[in-house]
Amino acid sequence: TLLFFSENKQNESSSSSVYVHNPHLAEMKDDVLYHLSLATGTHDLPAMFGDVKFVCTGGSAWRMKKCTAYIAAELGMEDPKSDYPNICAGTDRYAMYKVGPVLCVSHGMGVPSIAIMLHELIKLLHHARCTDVTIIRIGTSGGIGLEPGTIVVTKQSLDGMFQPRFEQVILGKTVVRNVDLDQGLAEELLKCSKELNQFETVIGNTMCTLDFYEGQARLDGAFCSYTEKDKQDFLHKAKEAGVCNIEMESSVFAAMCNLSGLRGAVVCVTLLDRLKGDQLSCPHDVLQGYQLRPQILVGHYIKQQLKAT
Ligand code: R2B
Ligand code: URA
Repeated sequence: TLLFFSENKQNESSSSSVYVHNPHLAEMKDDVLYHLSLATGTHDLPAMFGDVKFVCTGGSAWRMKKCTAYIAAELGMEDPKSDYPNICAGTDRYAMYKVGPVLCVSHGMGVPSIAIMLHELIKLLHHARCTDVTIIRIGTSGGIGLEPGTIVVTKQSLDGMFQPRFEQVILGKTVVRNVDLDQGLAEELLKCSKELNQFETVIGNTMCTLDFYEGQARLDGAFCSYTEKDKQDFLHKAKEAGVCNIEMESSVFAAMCNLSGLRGAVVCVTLLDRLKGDQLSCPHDVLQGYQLRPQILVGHYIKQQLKAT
């Protein structure tokens, strides 16, 4: 059975809160955000996070620390003495850094990993009484027919059958959730990229898979039961469905933005063209350079937004 949940919350007021939809939370004395190593009973979350307006999230902890330093410099908020302490130092599941109104959090690889982080982050922002928060995933992906190094800003996240949906089994039933992302935000990011004029950026659909190898039609995993032609046919079908890139978190990210009222965008650089290969074999420094691009774009966007207010 498929249930379509219309849980999406539209904000009626001018400043929008971060929504949780869970009556049980109000009855809990303390809330332990276990995987972030934070809790309402031990941390003053409004004092620590009340001013957060932007969240950047990406897979690797190291990249999120680099992103924090980059954004601090962009905003003229760098502290030469500070080493940006990891707020989640009590755990090695995720890493979190803050500079001014910008929070940078790592999410690990894949849907389950980012979903756990987002549950706890959304509760954190709710407990901290944050308003008008924008969250941007800055990540990597495999492109389809794009020059490596191109940035894709996601319009819709499609599943492995090219459907715009995120399915989750809850209490033995499949729940389907909406995966549209904020089109206004996507357009603003595209505009920022044009202003920067440092790399190509496109808006398009992103296919989100549960695996890097067979799930993404690679021929180089430990197991493979299809031919090069099967792979090419599949990737061309994806392209016809508007898929510009493939990654592993956008579906649940989009779904949880919709549920919580967070304004969200997915900004991923393509590390290779999947029509031409599977292995990430180009030089390390070239790949590293590509990975900086999403943070350059998002840094520019945040700077502009803060100037405007
Ligand atoms: C992009 O890169 C990772 C796999 O290499 C995965 O987290 C993703 O979405
Ligand atoms: N991340 C992915 O999920 N796929 C790729 O091909 C590259 C990065």
